[in-house]
Amino acid sequence: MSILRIALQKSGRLSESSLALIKECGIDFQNGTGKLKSEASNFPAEFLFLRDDDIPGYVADGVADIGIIGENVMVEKNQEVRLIERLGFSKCRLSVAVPKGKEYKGLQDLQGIDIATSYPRILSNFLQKHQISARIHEISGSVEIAPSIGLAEAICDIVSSGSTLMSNGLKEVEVVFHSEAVLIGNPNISTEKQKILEKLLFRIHAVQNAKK
Ligand code: PRT
Ligand code: ZN
Repeated sequence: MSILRIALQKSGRLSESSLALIKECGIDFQNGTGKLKSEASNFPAEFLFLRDDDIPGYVADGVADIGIIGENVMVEKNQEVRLIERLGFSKCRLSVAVPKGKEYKGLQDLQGIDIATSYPRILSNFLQKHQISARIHEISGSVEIAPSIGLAEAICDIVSSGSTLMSNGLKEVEVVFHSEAVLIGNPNISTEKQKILEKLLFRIHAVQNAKK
């Protein structure tokens, strides 16, 4: 008997809604604190709880068959996974921001400057598309303090309400990418697992339709 291995974020901005979706699909499992793995009691699935950044790699390698992550992470990691479905939660955008007092007239103002980000691939694709060359500094966290410590003149980071930018004296000037939670999958799963996935998708669609 095959079981579908589903990777979910262990704790963070995707976890609660991901777990809620699974629950709404009528799938029960034990989710004790600190548990890294859990088998469903009434559906042929097993859950792995991971850092979101690791999920695309695990799905590409086939350690997990499917997973839920932000589309921003899916694109940035550039692993061989397929986008099965956009899920409509954890919506946010990846934007360029500059210090509030800095004059900004358009993309040309980014030419030749230093930009700090945790999303070098998405940013560099965006800049290339607009024929802007800037120096990208990859940092893994607290990106919004980069301008005030003199590391960069601009940043490119995830924005939701915009209050983090504001409280760091920054203003949003360009939206680079729109993101929401997505279901990704290994492109080569077995026919048996594909059947389980279809059952799961059927339930996900029912949950989504009920919310419309
Ligand atoms: O520990 P792990 O590595 O698993 O988690 P993480 O810390 O890397 O990610 P997490 O949980 O913060 O975010 C997971 C995903 O949620 C992201 O990849 C996005 O797809 C999505 N998401 C939605 C967000 C936000 N909204 C968001 N607001 N991710 C991050 N933020 C940050 C943003 O960078 C800012 O610093 O939250 C801060 C507040 O945002 P404002 O604009 O509302 O102030
Ligand atoms: Zn992460």
